[in-house]
Amino acid sequence: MPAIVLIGAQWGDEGKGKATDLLGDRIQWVVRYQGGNNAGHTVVLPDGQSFALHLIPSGILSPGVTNVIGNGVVVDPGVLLEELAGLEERGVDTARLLISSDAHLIMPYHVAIDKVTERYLGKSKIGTTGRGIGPAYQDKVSRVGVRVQDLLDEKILRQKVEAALEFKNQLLVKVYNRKAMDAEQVVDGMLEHASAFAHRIADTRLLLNQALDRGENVLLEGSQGTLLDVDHGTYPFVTSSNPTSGGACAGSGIGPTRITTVIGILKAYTTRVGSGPFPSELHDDMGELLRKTGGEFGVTTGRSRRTGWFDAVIARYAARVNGITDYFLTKLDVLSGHEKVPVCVAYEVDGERVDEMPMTQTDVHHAVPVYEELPGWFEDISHCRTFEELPANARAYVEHLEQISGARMSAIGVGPGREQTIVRH
Ligand code: 2SA
Ligand code: GDP
Ligand code: MG
Repeated sequence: MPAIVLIGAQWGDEGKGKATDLLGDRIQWVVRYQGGNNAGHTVVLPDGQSFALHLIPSGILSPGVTNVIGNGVVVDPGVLLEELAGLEERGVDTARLLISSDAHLIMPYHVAIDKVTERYLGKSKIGTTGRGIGPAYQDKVSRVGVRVQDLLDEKILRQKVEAALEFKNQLLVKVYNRKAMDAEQVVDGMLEHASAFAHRIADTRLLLNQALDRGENVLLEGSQGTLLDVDHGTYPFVTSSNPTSGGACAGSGIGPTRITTVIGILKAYTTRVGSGPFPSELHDDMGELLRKTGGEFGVTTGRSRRTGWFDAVIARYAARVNGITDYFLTKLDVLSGHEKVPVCVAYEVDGERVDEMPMTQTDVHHAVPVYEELPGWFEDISHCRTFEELPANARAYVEHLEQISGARMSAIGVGPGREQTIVRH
């Protein structure tokens, strides 16, 4: 298994951190290829210790794995150092972390602009994490971004920050009525941080390709999810990068012909954090129950996640857009305790049934779920380790989902722990 991509099939928080950790003993490299510290990936080790990772790949908890922050990621240097310190304090060896020289930096003005833009949008806000992600990617695409390699050339760094602030300060002061930022201060802050991680800056695309040439296994770990993809998601209520499997190549410098497997992480129900359409959302006590039982709160911001039933239209869409070869169905244990479990199999849009993701966002906003009710189960399944041990109705639920989701269900999560997993294929 040379290069494997692991992506979120819904709106993120499907359990990608746990899945990456689970594969830790079979891979040598874990790469983050998009996003930044908007991500929150939870890993629970066999001894019960729980880690929340934001910017650093989940492979950092697997000894022997080299972790890469790829060129497609946006890096906030202060957050990077804080996260490293937090891990080191808890005894995690962080020596094996490399950062692409081509990754872009999240500057203090990006964070300020993210927050203030959301405030000004009011009711139409995206519900961002406020980490400066969108403004940093905006600068990257506008070709005025500051890259990790610029930290190695003080003169260039100063030029870039001064040029950027000439414009950003106009925006902050004249449009948003905020204080101007001082270029000198911004540069000094960046250089101070840089001195602590300069030794980690590397030509990661070369190293990754050389590792693949040697037959080593590389896992490309997506953050957020398919429907938050700036191209394939529920635009404009998306993040500013490509979490889908296509983004893995651009964000790491690995060619598509080296990818053999695409694992889609799919929650047994659906959640979303932030604004935007969500056809199978539950606004009642059942939604609250799923939130409570599933512990559905943002790992980065602590926000309540919106909850709803499983949506097979989304699963089929994700299978198609990502070329998913295997699904890992997570959090099946959260669904124990219901007489019936509804599954959204199609939508009704303005009185017409549609089986696939509508072409326009207007139709996605108008989509009303068409449900099929499956018989539920009451047993606690968190101790099950084989498919056969699951109650018959839980097995039937998985098998039904498999038929309507576009890919085989190769693994099933029955709890947050590494070992609380049923491997089928
Ligand atoms: P941003 O900050 O520009 O990326 O926000 C744009 C949208 O992307 C959503 N987004 C996320 N959705 C789910 N999980 C994410 N990570 C954290 C977690 C979220 C948290 O693991 O729980 O703690 O709130 C994540 N990151 C970005 C975001 O909600 C916007 O809808
Ligand atoms: P990620 O962003 O996709 O890595 O997911 P998050 O860490 O944001 O959210 C997933 C949550 O579900 C975390 O608290 C995990 O510990 C937890 N989790 C993962 N898999 C399972 C599972 O199969 N069952 C249960 N009950 N929890 C799980
Ligand atoms: Mg998360």
